[in-house]
Amino acid sequence: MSVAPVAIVLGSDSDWPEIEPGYRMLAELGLKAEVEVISAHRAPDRLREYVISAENRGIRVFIAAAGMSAALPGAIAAHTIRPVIGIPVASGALQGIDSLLSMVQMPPGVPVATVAIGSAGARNAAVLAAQMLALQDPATAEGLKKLKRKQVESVDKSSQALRERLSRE
Ligand code: RP5
Repeated sequence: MSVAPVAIVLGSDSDWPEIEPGYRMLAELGLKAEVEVISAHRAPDRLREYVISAENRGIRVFIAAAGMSAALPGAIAAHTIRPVIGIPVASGALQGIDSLLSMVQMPPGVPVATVAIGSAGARNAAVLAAQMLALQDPATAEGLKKLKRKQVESVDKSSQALRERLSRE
């Protein structure tokens, strides 16, 4: 794939610290992503232009992260037939509950695949995007299998470490 297959769109650059682990996870899975900051409320026309041009350039999955009244993933989904994954960000007084509900409560016909609030959600958004791309991309499927093996190894290691700690008591 020559162009990055994934676009990560942030409502604000202040969202980046929570979203960066997802960007790193995509890289671990061998996937490039372009990153843009475009607020659905503060720059609505810019967002529409970006989504149309990104789809034309070959972006296959959009990941959108925003906090507070988070219209961003829904507004992207309104302009594209590509899948959109929404990450609620824990900003503002309600710490992401508001953005979670904004993203998950989309009207029928315009879905946003909404993941958990914050960095755990960002990592899962990356894995979910990879799973979508892996349907047609064997290299990405291989990256996902490797991740599964790594997770099993990590669980085995923690289990062994806990057993050893307990056996020393
Ligand atoms: C949302 O408002 C952004 O996604 C961010 O989570 C929140 C605050 O934005 P800033 O005021 O930090 O730019 O639109």
